[in-house]
Amino acid sequence: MILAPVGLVVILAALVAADPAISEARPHSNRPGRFLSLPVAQKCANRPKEFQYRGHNYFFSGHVPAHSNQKVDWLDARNICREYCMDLVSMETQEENNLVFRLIQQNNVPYIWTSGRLCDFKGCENRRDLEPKALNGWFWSANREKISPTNQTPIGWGYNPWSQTGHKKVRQPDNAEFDINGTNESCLSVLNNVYNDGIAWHDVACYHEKPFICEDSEELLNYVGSNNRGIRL
Ligand SMILES: [Ca+2]
Repeated sequence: MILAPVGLVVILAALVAADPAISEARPHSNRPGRFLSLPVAQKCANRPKEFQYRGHNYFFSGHVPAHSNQKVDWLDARNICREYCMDLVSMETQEENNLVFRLIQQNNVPYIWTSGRLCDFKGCENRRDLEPKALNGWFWSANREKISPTNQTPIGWGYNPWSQTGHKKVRQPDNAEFDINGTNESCLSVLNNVYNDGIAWHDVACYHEKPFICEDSEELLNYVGSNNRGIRL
């Protein structure tokens, strides 16, 4: 299911900028006027390609010299990817999720950002299909595809990727940080055994700084391809 019409970067930028979980007064993200970045043609043509799956290229920030020591909040991570005509990784299938989990396991990565996002910002009101939010309100922001209800094993999968535990010792998503400092946990991170729970999905407040995995964005590649004749992407 698609949450919004494809193609209009500007509309998405407005949605993200209006998001209180990103722009509210947290230590590292109290920067006003943050928007989604547009792709940079030269960076798209020369983007890092660590591995390929079903026609999409991917890279882990820790394996790219320009980003190897970088830990950034969720929106900064998206924007770094987007300049390369990529976006944060979206795991729509178990096979793709297994690729991400394996990369994390084999490289001992503590955690990464994905493009998963809770639809709790302006534009998500009056959507009964997204209620209750904790179960039905999650989607992949890279392509606006809905994420399966969080309390169910996704169709075609052999396991539920959300962790069965976390800070409050209850299954994820648990919005645990809200009880601590009033910040919603609106972004989807894969954590590596942080709660002695193996590699699993967690809802995390978006201002946390983490390494990230980028995945090709067909939308951004098409956009740059159609505006730069002869470019090789
Ligand atoms: Ca959580």
